[in-house]
Amino acid sequence: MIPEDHPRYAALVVRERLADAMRAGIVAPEGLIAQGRGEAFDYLLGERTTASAARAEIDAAAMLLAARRPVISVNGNTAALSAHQLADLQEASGALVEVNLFHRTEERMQRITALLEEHGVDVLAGAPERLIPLSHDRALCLPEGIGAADLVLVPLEDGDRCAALRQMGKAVIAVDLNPLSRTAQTATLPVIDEVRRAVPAIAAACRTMTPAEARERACGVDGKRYLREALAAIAARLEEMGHALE
Ligand code: PTJ
Repeated sequence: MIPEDHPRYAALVVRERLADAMRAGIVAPEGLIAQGRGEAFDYLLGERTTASAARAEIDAAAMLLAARRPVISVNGNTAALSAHQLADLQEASGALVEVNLFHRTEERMQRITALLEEHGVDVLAGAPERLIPLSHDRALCLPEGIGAADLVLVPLEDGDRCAALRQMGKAVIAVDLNPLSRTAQTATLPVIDEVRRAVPAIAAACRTMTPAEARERACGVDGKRYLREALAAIAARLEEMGHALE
């Protein structure tokens, strides 16, 4: 039982949720380590959506709306943290949702699919094929899903698949708190924000844009700028905290 007056109450509740999801076979044990790394970067960013990330979230909405066949790729951590928010993003963006795992087992695929469906997500089904140029099981995807996508949204990803998707000519939106990660560095658009803040913000932005506005905004996306701005935000915050100790 986490005491509500604990200064880190909100973060501890999320940890407990992920640990429960790990015991339920949704999150991989490695996913808890990934969450810890994310938390560390969220600390450095001030545990809030920066103005730069808020702009990236509007760009993400524009790219999703302008895409011919956008697909949201969901892993264990994203399902455990954001299943309820993904249903809304799917509705707002019209994107397909596919489960794609790094630590892939049939059992986890089924449990994650069931969890998403419980929350109203329409999950793509079918026979996976090794279509992504990778040596591990993340190469597996659905021909009519990620295989046919022109844009893939990858919340909380490990880096090599993002690079492989780019190599295949697909645009990639990554949601990753770590601006130094290979995923953030290779994505077309890195959204440097916590997934539970980013997903509803992208959904809300989808609802405020016309198709013409989306197409225009999607043309001007500059991913590198968001990396630079996130690093600058971290540097400024560290400097400020250092001064506060003087
Ligand atoms: O469910 P599976 O089998 O597909 O495995 C999923 C994990 C997350 C274990 C796998 O993709 C992995 O190992 O990822 P990495 O390489 O640890 O990368 C995860 C990235 O997400 C790191 O850069 C973290 O900083 C970032 N991250 C972690 N938690 C969050 C986050 N970004 C946004 N929101 C978070 N809550």
